Amino acid sequence: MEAVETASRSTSRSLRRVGILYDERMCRHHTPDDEPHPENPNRIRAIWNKLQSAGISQRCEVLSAKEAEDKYILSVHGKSHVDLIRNISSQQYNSRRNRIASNLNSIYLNEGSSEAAYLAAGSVIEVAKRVAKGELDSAFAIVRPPGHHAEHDEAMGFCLYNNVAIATNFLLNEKELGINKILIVDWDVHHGNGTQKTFWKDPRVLFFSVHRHEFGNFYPSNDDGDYTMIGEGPGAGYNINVPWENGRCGDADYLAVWDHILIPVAKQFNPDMILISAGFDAAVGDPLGGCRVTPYGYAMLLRKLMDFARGKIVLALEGGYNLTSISNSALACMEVLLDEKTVTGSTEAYPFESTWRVIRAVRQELKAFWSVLADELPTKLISQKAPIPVKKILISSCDSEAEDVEELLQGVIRPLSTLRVDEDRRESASVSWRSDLSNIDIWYATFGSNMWKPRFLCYIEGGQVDGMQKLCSGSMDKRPPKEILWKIFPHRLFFGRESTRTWGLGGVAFLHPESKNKDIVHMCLYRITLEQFNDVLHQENISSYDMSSPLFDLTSLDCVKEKGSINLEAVKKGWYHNVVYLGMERDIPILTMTCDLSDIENFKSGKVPLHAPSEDYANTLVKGLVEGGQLSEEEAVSYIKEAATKPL
Ligand code: Q9C
Ligand code: ZN
Repeated sequence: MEAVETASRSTSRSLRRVGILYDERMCRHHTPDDEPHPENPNRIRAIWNKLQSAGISQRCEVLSAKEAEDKYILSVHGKSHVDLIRNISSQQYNSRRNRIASNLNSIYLNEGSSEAAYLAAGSVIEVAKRVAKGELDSAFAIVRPPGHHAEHDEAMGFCLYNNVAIATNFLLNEKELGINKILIVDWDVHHGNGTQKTFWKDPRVLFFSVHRHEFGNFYPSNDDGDYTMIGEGPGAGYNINVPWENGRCGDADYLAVWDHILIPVAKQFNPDMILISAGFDAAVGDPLGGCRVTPYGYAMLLRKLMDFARGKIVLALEGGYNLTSISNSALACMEVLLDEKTVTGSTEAYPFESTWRVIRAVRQELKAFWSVLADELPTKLISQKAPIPVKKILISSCDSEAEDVEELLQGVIRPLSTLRVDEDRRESASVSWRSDLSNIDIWYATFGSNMWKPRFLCYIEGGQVDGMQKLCSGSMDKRPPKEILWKIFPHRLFFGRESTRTWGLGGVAFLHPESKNKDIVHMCLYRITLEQFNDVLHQENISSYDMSSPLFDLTSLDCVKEKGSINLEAVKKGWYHNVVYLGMERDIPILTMTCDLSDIENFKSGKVPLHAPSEDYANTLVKGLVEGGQLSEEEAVSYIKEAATKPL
């Protein structure tokens, strides 16, 4: 039985067991006369349809909803509230239903509301139980009505029962599940007031909510969501609020909160399981949220949480009112749970200044409870509000070590035959630098044909795409980039040389190694290891260099960070032997490779010709920019045309 299941999973399903729960019966909760309302049945239909057409549900275990038993609901809500929700859809209430709803804050009710409320709560219990037992690695419950605003005796904010709070108590009370500590992450754009109150004094549940607050002016419009609300008694320190001061927060703001609050605390708390109140109303395009989180952003937020609780994560839908935004965001999250694709996307802006202010306030408020929050954030970090790092560029390697490096490299560039190297020793040396550097990530920033992902992958996996006249051997480590990110830098793109072996006739792309504020260049950043970067450097600069030692190691990395650029003597004949540092992105250095300043002089004097690219080559750049979502085809063509015609 087990063997059969494993076999079928390896063909159609994912290696990871991911549950997905959808049930049309939850669509029966809607406004009494079907008046338009943001929280409507099409929300979960849109998500479900998207996941089906993207082939996601087919790779998951699909579950149907179950009604929650009253005893589980009563662990969160009072008896009078449960009685009301159970009976509200019955005929006896027909005449009173609208009046009752109108006395509640942002609630409508109809004949389908009771059943939907029980199904939503029961569904989150069901998937949580299966993940806790290990029958599933993770799961997404596509439920409505949402839950996180619902309090002990009160339905509010489109929420009837607090689905996530009910499932959390279920997990903690079923002792044999062995779930003793739960992290709840509430990334819905609104504060999860109901969940906060449920676990206010409970140290077994770490409740974390990031939400628009605007000093108490955003729904639910009180002070409950302030960062000073940290829990009480034994629960003190186990309630964390991150209240945005303004709308328009996006990926950079959320990722900064993850990196500097949530992730360190999660590490220290070490939860047995994570439940996410996964509203998608902070998504770009949401009519209520006014924030700008992209599907890539949600994927990153989720990816970072997968390192905890052995990946035991349950997502439960809360808010989210733009059908396209919520579907795309949910899809991105499912791809992370299935763990099959490289996460790709772009974040342009740094966090708002207000974001750093809020992060500092939260850390200050909670540092007595979480030692990982005690350090002051470096000034260098919080001053990252402008999008563009400008670096002074220097030619040549670190002055102090110039001679030594030179001497060292002389040895390795001598033809292999003249060196008497013990074959085994050479092999083991090579193995050891590779394993050292394979633990370090860098962003490789590309500006030419490598912007097109399939072309760049030739350098990793080996291969050849249209227009290339040469085969790439690929890197030793063939794992795809961990992330892909686009950014704009203040550098000049130009095209030079009459022909190349890879592309035939026509110029190829170069980056002026010095930055000038009025130039801009689009760059596609691939997050790869420093080991892979060495193999890319080697392929970009064909030479007899044998790679028994790295072209660019940790010392070179320190050096380039300090000096801005470093010329690699070992591949001096190559056209891309100058490694340029472009700043940091989330603590990871950004590196690119281009020609050096003496080449620039030769291009300027005409000793080496500037030359427009061939159509084939220009097309790879256009494809990269268009498929990367950076420019329209028309814009990409004119961007390249300008770079090819403007004098240096
Ligand atoms: N002026 C969720 O996203 N807005 N609920 C009412 C009154 C209510 C949102 C505005 C927003 C509730 C689950
Ligand atoms: Zn919401």
